Amino acid sequence: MPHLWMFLLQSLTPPEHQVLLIDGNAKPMTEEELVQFIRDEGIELVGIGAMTRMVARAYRMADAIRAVGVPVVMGGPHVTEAADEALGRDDGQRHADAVALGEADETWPKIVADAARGQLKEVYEPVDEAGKERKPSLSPYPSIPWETLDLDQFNLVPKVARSFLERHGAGWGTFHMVPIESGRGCPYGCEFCTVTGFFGDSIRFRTNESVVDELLRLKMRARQNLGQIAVFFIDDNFAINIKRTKSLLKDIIAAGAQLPWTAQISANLLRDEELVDLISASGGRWIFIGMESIDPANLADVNKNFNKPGEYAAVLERLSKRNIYAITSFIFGMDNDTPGVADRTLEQIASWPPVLPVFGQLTAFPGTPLYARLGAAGRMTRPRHWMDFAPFKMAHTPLKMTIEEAQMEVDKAWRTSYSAESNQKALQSIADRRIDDRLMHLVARLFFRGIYFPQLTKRDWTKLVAQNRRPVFRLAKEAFGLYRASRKNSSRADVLARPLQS
Ligand code: B12
Ligand code: SF4
Repeated sequence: MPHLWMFLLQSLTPPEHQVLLIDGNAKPMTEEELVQFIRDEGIELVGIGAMTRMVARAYRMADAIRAVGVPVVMGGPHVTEAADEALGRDDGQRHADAVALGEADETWPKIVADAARGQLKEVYEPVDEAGKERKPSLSPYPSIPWETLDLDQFNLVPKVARSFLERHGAGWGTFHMVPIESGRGCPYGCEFCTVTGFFGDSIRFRTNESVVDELLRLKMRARQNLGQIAVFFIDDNFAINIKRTKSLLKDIIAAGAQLPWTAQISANLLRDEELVDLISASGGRWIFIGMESIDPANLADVNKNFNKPGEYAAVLERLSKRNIYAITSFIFGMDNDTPGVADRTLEQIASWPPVLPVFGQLTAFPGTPLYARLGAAGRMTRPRHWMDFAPFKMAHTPLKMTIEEAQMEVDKAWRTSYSAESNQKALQSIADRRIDDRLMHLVARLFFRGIYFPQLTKRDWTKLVAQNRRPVFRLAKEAFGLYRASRKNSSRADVLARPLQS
């Protein structure tokens, strides 16, 4: 899925400038390729955004671009907390000519204007005339021209399958997952999270009309392109104000603006039956729930004791009854975790309706209360872990297990959750559901596995399909049978209609 910030800043750029977007995940380039692209296109200013985990790579790209004399501006959650690092003020190498701190909706047009005049400043801060921090309002909100944007690099349909699906797949030649925000901010302040510090605990919303309009334009694009579009509401906690969420969902339904959507909602807010009914009626298909741990002591440690492990099963049942499934996210290596945490968590998961679980290890991001606590306690083993990025490896010592043990627990949880056997069990448990729901579930499981197990080549995919051949063939056979039956029915209807037409 592409990142929203680049589409947003593109639409906030003064119209006399042209903006080209490259997503390093969707369209990876080497330093040389990127520099060549910049030269070929005559690009005069490069903006780079990165999360902490990608920032070392972003710095390498920035270094190569600056080396050929093109200025670089960096923004996003990492450089906001580590601006000195990006600017080389911490005795390290300088990577950026300028940094945009915090939300850049209002500073970006100024940055572009300064760059055009050759007067780029080093630091851009969202402050008012009195120098006080100012959070941009989301009302009004810019109109992102999704209907005309080139989204080719983000088509999730694998290249090998595109031409076949264009001919036979009834609108499956393209599939785009589009990020939309309906609001910003979360007041909960979980210890490991950057959101409360970055967006502040002031919650801001777009108007319902502006969100509905964006959905309607996306729906039109999907229809015109004979493709599929799903939406990810990237709000940190989509139902943080339940009354407002219900009113938005009602407006989406009333306008017929439903598209399949995903959003992040904390479990405590999913107790409300009416909310879950509206989620279902407005197109909600997958809800991302930060469960983090099944141990209340861990949750209390990270200031997330509004999560109640005792109610996870009921929440998931409530969703599943309406054909809505959950992506459940877990963190291992928390202070009360001991070896065996994977088995204990997997046992709970096995008792729930099928979910897509994701597992990571507790990671202290700069600027979070967790980073400050672990630093003060002298527990960080790699205080600048992002410069020495090691996926799924902790950068501090957990209290009741070792870093290696935490890594093994994460590995076990991924391996077990996405084994061919688990995939088959998950599909069996929803055998009474419609074929498209089961297909969606299987495809999602095959893709989600890729978060942990690298699966980028055709060979990886062939192996994966071979391992999961039973459910794949069974569902393919069933789908093909239905497809043939529907073709037969429609040609019979054709024959019946002919005498009437003549
Ligand atoms: C949607 C989302 C996801 C989605 C999709 C990611 C995607 N492709 O968009 C999913 C669920 C997949 C995801 C996964 C992860 N995410 Co995430 N995610 C988000 C979320 C909720 C929204 C991002 C967003 O679009 N925000 C709205 C836009 C408008 O805000 P923004 O990106 O910050 O951009 C503004 C400014 O920062 C600035 N800006 C940003 N970039 C740039 C660049 C320039 C040049 C300029 C001038 C300005 C600028 O301008 C923008 C407008 O004001 C954020 C939290 C949040 N609210 O931001 C977390 C967040 C970005 N994710 C986070 C994390 C940790 C992760 C994971 C590592 C979690 C995990 N353990 O697996 C993975 C990593 C996945 C990966 N490898 O990419 C952290 C990052 C913290 C950090 N310091 O890096 C965040 C901040 C949440 C948190 N809990 O702290 N994520
Ligand atoms: S509820 Fe989610 S977004 Fe809000 S502070 Fe906690 S982890 Fe961050």
